Amino acid sequence: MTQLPLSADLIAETNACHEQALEEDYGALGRKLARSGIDIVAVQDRVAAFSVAVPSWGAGRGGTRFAKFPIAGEPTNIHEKLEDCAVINQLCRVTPRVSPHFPWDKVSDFAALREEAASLGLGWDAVNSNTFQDQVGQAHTYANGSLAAQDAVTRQQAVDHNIECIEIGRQLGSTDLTVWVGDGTNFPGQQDLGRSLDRYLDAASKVYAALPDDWRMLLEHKMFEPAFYSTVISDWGSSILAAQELGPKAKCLVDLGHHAPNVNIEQIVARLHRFGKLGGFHFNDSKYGDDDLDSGSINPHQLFLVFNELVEAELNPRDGFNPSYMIDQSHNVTDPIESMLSSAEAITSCFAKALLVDREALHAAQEANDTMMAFQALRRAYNIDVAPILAKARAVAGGAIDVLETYRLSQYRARKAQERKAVGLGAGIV
Ligand code: PSV
Ligand code: MN
Repeated sequence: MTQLPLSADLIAETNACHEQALEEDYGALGRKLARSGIDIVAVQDRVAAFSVAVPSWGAGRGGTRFAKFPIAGEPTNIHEKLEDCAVINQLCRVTPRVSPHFPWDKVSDFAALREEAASLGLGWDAVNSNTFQDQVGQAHTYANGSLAAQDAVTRQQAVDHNIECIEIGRQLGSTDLTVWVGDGTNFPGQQDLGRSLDRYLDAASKVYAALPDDWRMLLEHKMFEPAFYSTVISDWGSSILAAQELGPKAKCLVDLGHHAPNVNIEQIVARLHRFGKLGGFHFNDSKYGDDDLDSGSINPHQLFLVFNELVEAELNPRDGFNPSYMIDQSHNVTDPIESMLSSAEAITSCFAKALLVDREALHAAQEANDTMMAFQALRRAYNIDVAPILAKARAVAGGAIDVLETYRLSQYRARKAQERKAVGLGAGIV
């Protein structure tokens, strides 16, 4: 039986205060869209079917390499993280899956964990392996790399860990393994740039060989950090080459923060789709580097342009279109639940705006080399406030019209501060 953490009465009562205003705004937007031949209900249906996964590690306060400032009531284990993820989904209704990270989320009984999630209305998204950190008692250090390490025994240990993640994922009901390695160098000459990629490909192919038929291996590239001179899978070029070499079940995962500043990420998305290698996203935002800021908080227009490419890709699926969507952020100064509620809204909003683009007008303007009208086709959609569509979709699904207000009224974090033990100080992402 599903047991959601927040009171349904509280959500209904809070919604009641907003219903009339929402009806008015929704009605006005519906009439505006109808003038352009768009049926608001059809858009609402697409929004209602949209979902984005949340990362288990995002439920806790993140940190920088300098410090971490925990908050009272923060989750201390996967069970408490699931409870927080259930709160997010109960309010926003677009985050029904959790992406776990191992060994951070390791338990002794994964069948029971799967049931526990189901009882909170949650399923499981991609499993993430972790070979960028050493664990207590680990036989071989990852200090000099994991899948691309010089030492064969270290590479094998990283392969075994990834295969173990696949096995855990099978028990949870996942079908994707996301592999991000911190492997790389800090000094010119530290490693041979060609041979380190060879070692990565050899080890990754052993992980690939262990994938069940219906699974995908999502390769996540990252330009820098923790290695600051070179990383083995540094960019979408290395990623797609590796995915092509590994085989059809290997796809590329685009974490929005993992590129050089000002890189045209929407074009990368279009390219990966063109070659059947677009596997998924880690949504976040950045200003300077891999800042892991909240989605849409710095550059919502870029997020819209990414979704514009995704809507185009869906209309033109070539040999398939099934990217996995996930949030991957570090919430250093906010309540993580509030950040993920706000981010889920920003992401869904960009999806909805991309649906509103008049594709016929856009394509006609492109054909006619009418630059200004092509741009305006995008700009008109970007300028539409789609909040009433999102709020209506949430309310119909039993979620909150005003997610943050309802969350604050629930006093959830204050209650958890009474129940949960304190998280220690320290530094690092988790
Ligand atoms: C690396 O920066 C990354 O984006 C990868 O997805 C990791 O799994 C995640 O962050 C967690 O630190
Ligand atoms: Mn990521």
